[in-house]
Amino acid sequence: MEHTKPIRNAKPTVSVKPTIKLSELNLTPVYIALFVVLISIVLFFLWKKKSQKRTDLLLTGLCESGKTLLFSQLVHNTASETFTSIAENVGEYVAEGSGKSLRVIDIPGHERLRGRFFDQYKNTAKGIVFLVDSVTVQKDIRDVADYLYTVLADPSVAFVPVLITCNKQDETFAKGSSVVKPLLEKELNLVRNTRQNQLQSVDNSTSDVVFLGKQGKDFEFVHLSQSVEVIECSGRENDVKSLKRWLKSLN
Ligand SMILES: Nc1nc2c(ncn2[C@@H]2O[C@H](COP(=O)(O)OP(=O)(O)OP(=O)(O)O)[C@@H](O)[C@H]2O)c(=O)[nH]1
Ligand SMILES: [Mg+2]
Repeated sequence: MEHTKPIRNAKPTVSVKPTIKLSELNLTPVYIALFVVLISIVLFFLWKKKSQKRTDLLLTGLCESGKTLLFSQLVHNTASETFTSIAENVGEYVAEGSGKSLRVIDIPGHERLRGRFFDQYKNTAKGIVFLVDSVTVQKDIRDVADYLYTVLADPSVAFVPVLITCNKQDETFAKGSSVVKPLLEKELNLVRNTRQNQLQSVDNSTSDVVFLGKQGKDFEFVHLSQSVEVIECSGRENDVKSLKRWLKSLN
């Protein structure tokens, strides 16, 4: 019977791992990844810095809607006599309780002035109060909706909360928010159609048009990128509870 003898002198096999010199490595993907991470960090900090600068509350709307009187109530706690504004008013609103403050900008309502002042402050806007005269809103609905559309369609404020404030509720014939809201939505639908048609007839392309809401659906505030609320108030009577509640949610 044959026995297999153990091989005593057999040398252990050494596996030699292939070594790669550092200089032979292709590090380009690593450099690209590092570059992308670095750029993302820089962009993140730039974006944060920019968004932190949003400290203003803009009061806007048509002439005579009550912006300056409301400004006076928020900033000075008094209902002073007002005149048509030709320049902006700037003041500070300090929230009761929290002590947090907002810079308030009262933008003149005159149609030749409001665009310029709105452009000046839109990039620092943290919130927009769009005032509506609840007594004359039905008569002026086209002008109100036209300006509101311009504000809502501005890309600089696409994510800035908007509070539509049905002012002058102390007046007997003032329309409530439950009437004003559907009235505005209906009219904004018409404004949207008109603007689309105007642009189509000009150059046959609608690429630059900001389409507010959902394609194929009637205009509704809930379809917008920014939050839109509709409330009632009276600047004259300093009945601004809902407004102050909304301001608290901004801070
Ligand atoms: N009844 C009533 N009148 C108000 C109220 N708020 C403002 N008014 C009056 O409406 C008129 C216009 O008010 P303003 O505050 O000057 O209006 P505005 O929006 O600043 O107008 P512009 O500066 O022209 O854009 C004034 O006669 C105010 O007294 C309110 O809550 N109730
Ligand atoms: Mg004014």
